[in-house]
Amino acid sequence: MQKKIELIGVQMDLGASKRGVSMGPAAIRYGGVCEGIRALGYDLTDKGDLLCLTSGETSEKLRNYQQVVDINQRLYLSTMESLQNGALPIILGGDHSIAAGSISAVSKHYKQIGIIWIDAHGDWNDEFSTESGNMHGMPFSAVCGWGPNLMVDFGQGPVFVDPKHCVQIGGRDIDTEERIRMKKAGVTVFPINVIDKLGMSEVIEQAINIACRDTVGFHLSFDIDAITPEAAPGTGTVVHSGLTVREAFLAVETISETGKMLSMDMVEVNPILDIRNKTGILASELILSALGKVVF
Ligand code: Z70
Ligand code: MN
Ligand code: MN
Ligand code: MN
Repeated sequence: MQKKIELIGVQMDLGASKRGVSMGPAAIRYGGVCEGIRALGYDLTDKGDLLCLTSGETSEKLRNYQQVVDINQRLYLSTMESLQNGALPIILGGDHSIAAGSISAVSKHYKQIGIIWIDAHGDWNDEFSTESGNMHGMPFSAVCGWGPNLMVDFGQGPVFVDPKHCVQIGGRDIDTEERIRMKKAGVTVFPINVIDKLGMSEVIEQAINIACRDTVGFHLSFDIDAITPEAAPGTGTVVHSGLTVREAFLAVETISETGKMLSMDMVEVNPILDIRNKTGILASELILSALGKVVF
């Protein structure tokens, strides 16, 4: 039988300071992701997009928290339903706050998972360490049980991911307090300078080993701002001198070869800031390579 994939779009940008990543799912679809997934031979169901509440409570340290929590709760339920259908969920963002809902479901379903988080940022703040109050800077911490707890506790009894099964790749803009918290938690970080030294081939192999040791498999959370802005201009927080496109493809192609990817998010694509959808197309192609598209 064909392997099932279920696609879930999330039209959310309230976890970020700039507007527009809510249109990310459309940009990635225009990039050809659905046609590409079917061409790989999968049985694809596109579940359409989740929309966020038009208003909600906010606070200085947790901006738009009511809308962020609400959409994550619904994404949790949708992702869980896909997993129970035997499908591999692919989540299109949206800002990165939505990884709280998707990963909460994957962790609850499989119990022992690893996480590979490819991003210019750590996303390891909580409501006390944050300098911005933006909740897209918090989901990695939240799914590991390091807070904010409201992002991941929907009354389901959260299963937190053990940071020792977690890897950050491509970090180059990590806040001071955030870095201290990541070190304390024991998440493995391969920042951009270490990738320069070891090469992505070595880094992704080590990352996969960490995420697979004593786990069922891993979730891949891919923030497009990991890639250098010349190649991926369509994102809200560009950080200079990032991953090359080839390093990014090498990472996802190697991930695909493991057969251990349980689920994936592709987030922070902002078509308002993009150039002729090049970032949307790149995001679509990276998803396809993570699902086994080969060059030759
Ligand atoms: C910062 C914060 C962030 C993306 C910015 C930045 C977080 N550490 N993530 N852009 N994608 O606000 O917490
Ligand atoms: Mn991120
Ligand atoms: Mn980022
Ligand atoms: Mn363990």
